Amino acid sequence: MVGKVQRQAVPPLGAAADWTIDQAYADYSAAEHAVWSKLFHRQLAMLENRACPEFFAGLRALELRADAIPEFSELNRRLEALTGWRVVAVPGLVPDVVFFKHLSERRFCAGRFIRSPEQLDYLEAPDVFHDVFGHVPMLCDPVFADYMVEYGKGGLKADGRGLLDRLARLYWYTVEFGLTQTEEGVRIYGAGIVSSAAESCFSLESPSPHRVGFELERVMRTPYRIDDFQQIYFVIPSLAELRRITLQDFSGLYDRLAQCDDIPIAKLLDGDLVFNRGDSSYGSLPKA
Ligand code: HBI
Ligand code: FE
Repeated sequence: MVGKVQRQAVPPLGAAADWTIDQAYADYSAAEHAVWSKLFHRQLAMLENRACPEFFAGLRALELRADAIPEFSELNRRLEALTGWRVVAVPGLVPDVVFFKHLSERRFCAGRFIRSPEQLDYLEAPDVFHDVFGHVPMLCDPVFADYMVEYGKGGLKADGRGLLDRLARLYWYTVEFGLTQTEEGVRIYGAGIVSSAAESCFSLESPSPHRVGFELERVMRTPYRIDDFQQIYFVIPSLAELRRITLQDFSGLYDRLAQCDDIPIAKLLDGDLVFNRGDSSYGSLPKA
């Protein structure tokens, strides 16, 4: 495909060829640990009866501390024993292919830095709280852990074929902003939601956004927004179903998608399994 210029990104100074850096744990300040602690307590209170059982099981298994940013080497001892995954520190966003390669080899890239106390709710790049508190508990679940590996492999295959935007939507609407059915009702598993106080409430309880059943092709045709709460959330029946649905070769799917237009973000389709027909009553986040 011609058109989009592929920037030849190189790792920043001090990072390894695979973009990883040392966590330099001793360099975190007391103020930085305090930010972790504040966010941790706030989210734990928020997530009761909202996050899925697998998330809580992961949190318990990792024995994440409330009072300090986790040390990756210690975290990895528990995580590796559970699912073979490891957390590696990176300076910030890394190129897609680098990210996919790590995923395909069971390494999750986590930001080393933590947001400032003045900006507890605003993030330009994923920080250690979003990445570790949000993502790593789910990586303790064997089914989800496998899904993430397959996603990484799929990303490597899709690279260079102009398909990454479609695949990124799958990541966005599952790994970051996914909801799942449970025996207790609809619950959160997406890291972008579990690490956000406001969205953990909004995603489940606001009448504004659509909540519809997950359908792979439909998800890949739906754009997303990065600057505000989502206007649509997709609900999977279970993690096992998500893995089953995505464990197919995507070639046929990509061929079909090439013939299809995007679906406007706020539009419901006739075939949608509707959990909530959004009323769009929510305006937008107040500008910072
Ligand atoms: N880099 N550090 C970091 N974290 C991400 O979540 C991330 C990334 N680079 C690319 C990327 N995500 C995308 O490929 C996915 O959102 C699909
Ligand atoms: Fe994330």
